[in-house]
Amino acid sequence: MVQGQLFSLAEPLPEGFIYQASFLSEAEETELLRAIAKVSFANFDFHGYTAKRRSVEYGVEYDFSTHHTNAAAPFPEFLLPLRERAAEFGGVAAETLVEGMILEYPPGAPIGWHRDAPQFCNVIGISLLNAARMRLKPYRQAGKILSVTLEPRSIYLLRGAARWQWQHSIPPVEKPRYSITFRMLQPREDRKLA
Ligand SMILES: O=C(O)CCC(=O)C(=O)O
Repeated sequence: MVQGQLFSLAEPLPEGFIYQASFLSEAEETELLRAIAKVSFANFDFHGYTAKRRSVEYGVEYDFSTHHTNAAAPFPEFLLPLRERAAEFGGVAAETLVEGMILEYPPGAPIGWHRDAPQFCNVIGISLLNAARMRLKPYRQAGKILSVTLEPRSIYLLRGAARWQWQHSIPPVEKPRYSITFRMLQPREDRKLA
């Protein structure tokens, strides 16, 4: 496991960014991709613009037009063991990971600079099929852009400063990639401070 501030490469990563390569075996990745092939993805529409990536959300979903979270379809069976393992990695109980999202990035699809919705706190992400570069830059402050390669079968955790004081983005991917992210709900009293 690599903790942001202990990262030994040239660039340190923000506190609270924890990355582990080879979280999944190749066989586990193949199984997940097989299950994902049967999933119905939806286009992601935002202010009249349709993003190149597609998504599906389980448990709880965030509505970008109302900025509210709503109940979504239950987690499919194939995601439950992965949620258990992701929770173990994140040091939390599996049931606290109330939201599960699968993103499909065809070649050329990016995700722009953002911090995740304030309803959520810790975010755990698993990468499948091909690598992508995640960039991180301070949120509403000047600062250097950092970058980390998310290898296929790797996992990352965003919490603490990495979650709240930094934003992240993924430049257009060269090859198709999937990510599975799990999110915890932020306690209500803390949301006002976010
Ligand atoms: O694909 C990823 O790993 C990043 C996903 C992300 O940033 C998001 O869903 O907000």
